[in-house]
Order: sequence, then C-alpha cells, then structure tokens
Amino acid sequence: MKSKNGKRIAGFLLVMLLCALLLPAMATAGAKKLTYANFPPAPTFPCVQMERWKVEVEKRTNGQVSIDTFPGGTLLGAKGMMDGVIAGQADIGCLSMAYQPGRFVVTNATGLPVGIPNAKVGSMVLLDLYQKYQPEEFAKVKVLAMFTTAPSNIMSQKAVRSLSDLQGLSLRGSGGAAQVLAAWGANPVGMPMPATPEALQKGVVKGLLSSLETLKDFKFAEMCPYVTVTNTAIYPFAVVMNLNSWNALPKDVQKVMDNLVREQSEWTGNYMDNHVTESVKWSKKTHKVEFIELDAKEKSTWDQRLQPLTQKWIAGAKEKGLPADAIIGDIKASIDRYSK
Ligand code: DTR
Repeated sequence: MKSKNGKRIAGFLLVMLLCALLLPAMATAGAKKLTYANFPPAPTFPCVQMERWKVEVEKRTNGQVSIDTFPGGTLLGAKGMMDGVIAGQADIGCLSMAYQPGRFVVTNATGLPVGIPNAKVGSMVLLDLYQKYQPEEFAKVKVLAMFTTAPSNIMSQKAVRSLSDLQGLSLRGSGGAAQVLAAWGANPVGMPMPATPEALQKGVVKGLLSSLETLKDFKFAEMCPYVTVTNTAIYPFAVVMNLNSWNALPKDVQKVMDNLVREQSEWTGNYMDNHVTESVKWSKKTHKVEFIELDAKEKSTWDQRLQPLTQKWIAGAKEKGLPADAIIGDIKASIDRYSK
C-alpha cells in the first residue's frame, strides 16, 4: 500500500516536472519569431525601450510572437540599420536618424534648435510630424515607434563657460547637433554614439553634445567633469519593420503593434526624461560633475548664432520640393500643444 502510494506520488511529480520543463517551450514553439536589431549597448535607452516593447508585444499577443533582441550592433550597426531592415537582415531595427541627415530630411527637422523642451514632448511632436507627412523614405518599412532624446548639453573635459571657450574645440555631435556645434564655432566630429567613449579616451574629441542620460549610461561623467547647460537640439529615433515581415503577421498581431505605436513613443519619452533627472543627480553626487549655467546675456549670444540654422534647413528642404514652412510651423504648433 505504502509503496503504491509512493509510486503514485513519484509518477505525479514526474509529470509535473515534465510539464514545467516542456510548457514554456510549447508556449513559444508555435510562436512566430522576429528579430529586433539595435546599435547601442543594452543598458542605453534605445535598448531599454526595445526590451519593454518585446515584453508588451509577447504579452498582448498571448505568445503568438516571440522577439529575439540584438543590442550592441550584434545584428545590424548604426549606419546600416535602415537598409538592413529593408533588406530583411533583421525584421525590426532601431535607428538614430541624425546619422543620415540627407536621408531623413523631414523627421530630422525636429533636430533643429526649435525649442523642444523634453523627450516626452519631442517624441509626440516627431510622431505627429511623421504621421502627417508620411515621408517617402519610410515607404519601404512599417514604422513601429518614433521618439527623441531629451535636449542636448555640452559634456566636456575642460570647462566651457563662454563662446570663446568653445572655439575650435573638438566635440562629438551628429546631424542637428553637429550643425549647432559648428554655428557656435566648435569643431563638430560626427560618429555614432557607441564610438564616442573610445574617441574621448584617445583624445580624438574633448567632449560631446548630447542628452544627459549618457553621463550615466556611457559613463561620460567619469571622463567629462563639466556640463554646460545648453538644452538645445534633440536626436530623433525611429523603430522600423521590414514590410514583408509585417505583411506576414496575423491581423490581430498587427493590431497589437499598431496600438502600441503611440504608447511606446510616449513611454520612451517619459523614460528618457526620468532617466536624465536620475543621471544628473548621480553625476553630481558620484563624480562631482560641475553644471555650468550661462548667464542671460551669454545665453542670448549663443541662441542668436543658431537662428540661421532653421532658415538654412527651410531653403534646402524647399529645393527638394518639401513644404518646408508648413513643416516648421507644424513642429512649433505641436511643441506648444504638447507643452501645455
Ligand atoms: N547622441 C545621440 C543620441 C543618443 C542619446 N543617447 C543615446 C544612447 C544610445 C545611442 C544614441 C544616443 C546619438 O548618438 O544618436
């Protein structure tokens, strides 16, 4: 009797064990697998948002799709992201549009010094702009999210307290941020973000113009003891999907992803803004980074230097046949609307 019960219990435990081992595999066995490529390291915000999107999609589709994420350029790198996704080397990819200024003319207009106050507003402004103008350069992909960084500030190895401190100083910046640096008399050096820590170490650049969450995520606080508060140009990002991969998805899965476009864009803007606050606090406390505020007179000189940039963009965009004045007008109106 005793041994019969023992056998039953052992049998029961064996079944339970098999279930525990096999169920997760069975749950994803029928799942459609998608690859998602990203260029910077895993702890940085483009990858944090990628992991959040993966979790939400897998949950909301009840495991119908499973997403394999590839941070750190392991599947596609920064500059090859758009073409790699179009070619199907990855199903999904996250790209920084500032790395190809001539390719993403409309969406990169958000990277001009137009006064975007934070990443949440920036992300909503960018998404609205994309949805209204549907630029041709996205015709071969499905857009899954668009978001921006928080405004950029100078992180540097020497203190920058006035425009004269900036003259000829080699700082890393791409797209809109590079133009801002040039207008201030600095020497902008373009390179994807993941190349920047080494360029700083080797002395190729003496600092950078970017959003301040990087103080912590790329440990720039260790290498740049000074931040000059400029709160200027943001960097726009897009998450895009290969059209064949998109078309092959069941309608209800497409619906889940469609419903996430706005939510994910806004979530990322919020995450970025909160993370900037946390990183600034951490940098002051842990690395005693000095934050330099420009006085009103100095600031207005810096701002004046930036005024021609938008006019220059308008002239160039008109030459390409784009409704440039309307685009800038829409960006400014959206900034006002979302800032309320
Ligand atoms: N500096 C811009 C944008 C940027 C800001 N934070 C991160 C983190 C990871 C990659 C890029 C960025 C840029 O290089 O695109």
